[in-house]
Amino acid sequence: MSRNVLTAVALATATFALACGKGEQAQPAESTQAAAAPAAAPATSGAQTPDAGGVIDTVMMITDGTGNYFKPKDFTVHQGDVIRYTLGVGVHNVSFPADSNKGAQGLPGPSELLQLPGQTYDVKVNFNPGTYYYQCDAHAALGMVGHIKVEAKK
Ligand SMILES: [Cu+2]
Repeated sequence: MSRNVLTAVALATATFALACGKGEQAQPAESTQAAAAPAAAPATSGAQTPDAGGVIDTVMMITDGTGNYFKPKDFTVHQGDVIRYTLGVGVHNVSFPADSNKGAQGLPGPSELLQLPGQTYDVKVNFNPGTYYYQCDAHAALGMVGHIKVEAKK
């Protein structure tokens, strides 16, 4: 008696091998602004209120693919207005260097660095009519500068 062991290899499995050839690796989200609240609050002006008939002029501070800039950068305000510098993207401040504003009086000192989107720095326009230069200290050399034309109260 012989036993024929038939080894039937019947592997007809139609395996649909979905080659998932993703060569990408998940990039960790860039978290440059993870840390919040600076310990001290240096030159925060706090919210200012325009005089009667005055307005709040909002100026955005932005970093994007085209660079670092104020928007608008050059604009006209009236005495009694409030200029509300508002952080959009990036880390910026506002500064009115004395050597670029010779003889000017009543200009605010440099602001703290704004780091949280939506953070604001208010400048009450209580200086004389004229044109004033301002900048972001960190990005002035990269063109983050502007001019404010102040006109007398309407
Ligand atoms: Cu800046």
